[in-house]
Amino acid sequence: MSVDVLLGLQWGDEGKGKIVDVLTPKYDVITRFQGGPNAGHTLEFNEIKHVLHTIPSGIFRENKINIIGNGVVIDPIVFKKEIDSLSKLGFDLSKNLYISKKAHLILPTHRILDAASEKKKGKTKIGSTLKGIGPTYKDKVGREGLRVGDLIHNFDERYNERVDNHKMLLTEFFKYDYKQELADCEQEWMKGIELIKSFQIIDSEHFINDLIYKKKSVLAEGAQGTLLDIDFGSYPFVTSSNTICAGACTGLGIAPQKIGKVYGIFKAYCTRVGMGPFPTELYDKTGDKLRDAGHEYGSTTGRPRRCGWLDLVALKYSVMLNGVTELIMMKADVLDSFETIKVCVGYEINGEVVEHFPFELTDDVKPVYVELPGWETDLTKVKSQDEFPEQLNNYISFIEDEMGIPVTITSVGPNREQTIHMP
Ligand code: 2SA
Ligand code: MG
Repeated sequence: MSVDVLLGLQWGDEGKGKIVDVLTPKYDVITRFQGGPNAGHTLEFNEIKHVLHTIPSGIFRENKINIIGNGVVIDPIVFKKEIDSLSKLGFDLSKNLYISKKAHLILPTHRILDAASEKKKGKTKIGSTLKGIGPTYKDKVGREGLRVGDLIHNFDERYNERVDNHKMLLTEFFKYDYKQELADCEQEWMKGIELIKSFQIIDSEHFINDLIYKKKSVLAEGAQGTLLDIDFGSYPFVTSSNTICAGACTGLGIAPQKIGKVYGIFKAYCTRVGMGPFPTELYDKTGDKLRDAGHEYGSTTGRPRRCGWLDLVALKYSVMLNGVTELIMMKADVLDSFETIKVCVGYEINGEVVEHFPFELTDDVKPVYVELPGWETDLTKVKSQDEFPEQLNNYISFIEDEMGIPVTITSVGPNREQTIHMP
């Protein structure tokens, strides 16, 4: 049995939560392998919207095993909030949620360091989600992190040692007054730690491989998007983990040959939050129209998202890096009222047109567009591909031809029924 991976192919917010929700019934095990509470996967359950930040999206279904893998960073405060709100709805997660001993903890001072670092950078800031992601992964790679498994031995000593280091950094390097902020959250953080301890803390790499051996089907749920990958994204305007398919191997402890299907999720257009290059960004009324029609405001931070046309140069790069086997196109309905739709098929850089994703996306990169006719039809009530307007089929075929792989699902609205499977 293999592990199927679901990934965002753009800058995050592709609608992964919705698709995980559609796919979970097919899987026994749902896992998260990277990122932390910088993710916000919105799921609808009993007509109420839920945003999950740390917990895998399988928890709304009975009898699913949910695993937070070693590649994830966990903020005990956010974790506790999530568990508390799920408990209120009657979900008891004590039996079907497992946490890797090797997952790293976001300390209260990591979050403060994130804020201090962004403040110090000023105009050159990353536009991070301020969840402490960067500083936590920095400590992980710097071999100074604190892991869930450390909660069992000499925890207080290890915690104090690391927090003291951070305090010194905040005071001496960042000249940042952290005292009140830390006082406000440290107690809550400790409560979160106690809660984490009440869950099943496991050697997740053994556990997962054992499940695979027992022929259980596993879905690995990516967070953020390929273009935010620490190695391949638009560095330094990226997140601090490997968001690509290979991240599922290191973030779960599974061998590459165990990877099965790779679902690549993209929006029918593009969005980005935070700073960093975005070649097809629209600064005009068309951009505003996309933002309004698509309700493009961040689920984690509420920030308005930058909007633009679909970028096939970037998408092709993402398909290559991840070995995508099936494409899933989200939010096609957002384009319903456009007479024509542009698609970027190349970048013009200093007078030369390139079709590959360059080392750096500078201001010199100008998108080269192909213009396709819009469908000007309400897609939200469409029930099957038979009802697709011809222009939408053409739009999809154009993408499939460019990418060399099929689009197997098109989403035409937020609800489960608005997910059109394409035979
Ligand atoms: P950080 O906080 O260090 O990871 O921020 C670094 C950059 O990464 C961007 N970033 C994101 N951009 C879009 N969506 C994100 N998360 C989604 C959400 C969830 C998802 O809905 O919140 O799609 O998985 C996300 N997380 C980080 C951030 O804006 C910075 O540019
Ligand atoms: Mg989101």
